[in-house]
Amino acid sequence: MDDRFGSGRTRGLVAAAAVLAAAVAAILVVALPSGAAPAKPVAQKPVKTTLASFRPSSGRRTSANTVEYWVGAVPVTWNVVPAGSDPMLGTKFDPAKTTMNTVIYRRFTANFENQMKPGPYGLVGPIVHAQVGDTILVHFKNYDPLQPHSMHFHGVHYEVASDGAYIPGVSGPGADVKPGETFTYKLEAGDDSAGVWPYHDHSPSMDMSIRGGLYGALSIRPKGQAKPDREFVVFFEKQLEINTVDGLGFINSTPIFRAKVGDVVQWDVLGLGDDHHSFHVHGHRWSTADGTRDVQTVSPAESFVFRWKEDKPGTWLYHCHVEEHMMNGMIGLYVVTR
Ligand SMILES: [Cu+2]
Repeated sequence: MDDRFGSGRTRGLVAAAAVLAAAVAAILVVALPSGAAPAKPVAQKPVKTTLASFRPSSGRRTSANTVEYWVGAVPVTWNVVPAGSDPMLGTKFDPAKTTMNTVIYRRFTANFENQMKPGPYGLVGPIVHAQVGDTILVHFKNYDPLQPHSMHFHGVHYEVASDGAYIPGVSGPGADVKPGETFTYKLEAGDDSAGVWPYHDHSPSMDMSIRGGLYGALSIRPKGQAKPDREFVVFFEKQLEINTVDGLGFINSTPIFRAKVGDVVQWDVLGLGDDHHSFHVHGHRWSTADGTRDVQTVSPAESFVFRWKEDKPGTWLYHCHVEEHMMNGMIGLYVVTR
């Protein structure tokens, strides 16, 4: 029986033994030896966020206009509610029922020498940063010993060989990267690519793997725009029947975003799955082409980005305003200090 990717029908099938193994695996560092596929799933470490956690990272700039990333599809054991409870309603969760074996994108150093420490965005893959005018090379390696995977990018320009979307009898190797194999996607950030965009598996296993968290984001700055002081990634999906932010559900498990007064703060908001969401942050507003907002909707594979200069200290909520989603996990904290 397939107990991977946390589909609804396999919920709760992960035995307590697997959780124990995950706890042991969590003690191990994330570094993987060169070229070796991680045979056993590795559990996520609890993420302790700090102000510095939310500084935007960079790719490796190998020429004036070329940025390179190395990204692997890596098997992990993932607990959707690592804090074990919903503090708003007092509900307690059995880790055996909130843990799944799955595959997620993780960033590696050049030539896949070592797996890098992930950003504070749960199971979301590495944020691919670039600016308009850049060529982006994403070197992908499939460490999943069981199934093919790929990367399909929204928002950027590419030839069909870099589409990453499987079409039976038509598409090439980049759409069906077999266990242990690699493929390089070549992307161009045009003037119309500025913004935030999702990427995700589009191989023959995409139906299960996207539900399991095999997705990430591109963050592309317009030419001449400075990086923000803080960048937050909110990715709405559903895992193990829990409405998640970055693959995590409920306050104290979802990311605690942090900023200080005076920071230029950027929010990257994305959705995948089957539902429509309405993103809301308390105590703040932002500008869009339609005027000022404090709620904005995001449908599957849609995304938006906005910035503000922070001026409101306090502990604030961010959440999906679909009530059922919010009460089923899609909520977290935003902490602003002086
Ligand atoms: Cu929602």
